[in-house]
Amino acid sequence: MATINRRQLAAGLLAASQVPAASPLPNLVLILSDDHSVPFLGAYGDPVIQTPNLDRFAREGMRLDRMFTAAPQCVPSRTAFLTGRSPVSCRMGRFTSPLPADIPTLPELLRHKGYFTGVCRRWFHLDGPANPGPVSTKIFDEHGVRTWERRVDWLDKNSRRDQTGAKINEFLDKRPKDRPFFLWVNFNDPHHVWDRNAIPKPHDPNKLRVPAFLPDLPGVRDDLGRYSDEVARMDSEFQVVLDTLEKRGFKENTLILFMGDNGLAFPHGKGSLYDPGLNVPCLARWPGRIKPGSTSAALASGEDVTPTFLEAAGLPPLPAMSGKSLLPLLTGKTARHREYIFAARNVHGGATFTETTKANSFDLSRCVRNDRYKLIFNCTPQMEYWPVDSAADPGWQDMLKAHRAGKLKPEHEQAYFGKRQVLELYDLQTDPNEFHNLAGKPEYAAIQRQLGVALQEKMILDYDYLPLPYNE
Ligand SMILES: [Ca+2]
Repeated sequence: MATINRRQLAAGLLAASQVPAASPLPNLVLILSDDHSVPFLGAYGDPVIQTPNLDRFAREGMRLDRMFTAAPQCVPSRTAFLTGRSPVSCRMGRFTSPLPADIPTLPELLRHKGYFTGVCRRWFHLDGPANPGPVSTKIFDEHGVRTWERRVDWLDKNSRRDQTGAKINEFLDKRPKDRPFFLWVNFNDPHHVWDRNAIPKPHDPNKLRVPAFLPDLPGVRDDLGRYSDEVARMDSEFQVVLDTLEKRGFKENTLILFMGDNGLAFPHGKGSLYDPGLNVPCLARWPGRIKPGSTSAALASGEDVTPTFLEAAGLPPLPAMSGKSLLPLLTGKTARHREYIFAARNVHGGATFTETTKANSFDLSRCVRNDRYKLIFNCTPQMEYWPVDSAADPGWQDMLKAHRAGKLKPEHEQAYFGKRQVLELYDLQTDPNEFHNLAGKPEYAAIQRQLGVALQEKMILDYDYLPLPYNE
């Protein structure tokens, strides 16, 4: 018979005291695809893309059609997921500094209930750049500003795609058997660079549906094809995660949330506050708690992720959190969730600022959206538009050629090469591609003011450093 020493006994008693025996706490899993917009999944109505595993998962839980990330970029959006707050209120304006040590995150809060916590890949999104330069490294080390080693029990810094199952097993092996777990799994797909032949049978670019916010050009189709291939590859990796968890018995008492971290890296997408930059797939499964095959069109925010997992673990949100638990919506107790979503665009990536910096690297804007209308407030409209990540690819290069040849449709010409305005107001019902700016039109003055006031409140409560759109 195995003997245990005093320390092991104490640790066991401590863990047991943190977990109520009557109703076992659910295991919690957050899985993120990288740069993934609605509708690029079969479950969201994409007729061509091959995502059988996520489509099946959607049928086993709830599909949220209007989940909007709090930022159109990885670092600030993930900040909101893990803190329940906006990236502005968390002081996460750049990719080049880690999440401040004084801001608590979901895994640390779950530890109060005895959760064993881990991050699989892409931890660097909230811990400064993956490979900081020597000066930053020295500053980080001297001041102890990189915190993720302390925030979680298990940290996989950057394993390869083919190691996903092994890494999750490693995490589960380390977990004390009497503790529930929280695991955050981060895929690299479909983040740019989009590999050619990422899957055995690549999508035929000629058969894809080109969204109306993009011009139908050969380069755009080529990019969309490789993007779709990476979504399909991610779909297979998603199934590896499910299979690994389910083989170890973690299906029934396990809440799994799958989401994109921000929109696709195409014009109007990643880096912009238009819907394709913010509206991501969001699927939730919790057997016995979330009705299989359910859907919701309620507005939801990336800020809501942490309060949702906290409520599932029996914990209240912190007072500083602006997010709101999705559990009443997910479990069918309510059909409405929130009146507005907000999002913020700040600095992108690690570039410094020079005379040739464009909007892909530096752009400061905010938005507020309700069910029907969106107000965007651009503080740097003079920055030349340039797509994030994919500017050298065939799509943008074809768009540049068409622009120079005067062959773009007027709406694409205006959207990507026109003069940018400080205020943009869109009616998403009549203009889902956000082409026709209604700001300043007298017949829309009431809704413009209503959204402006909502944004003013958000910016004041978040201690936003930008000027207010209105100062009433
Ligand atoms: Ca991303």
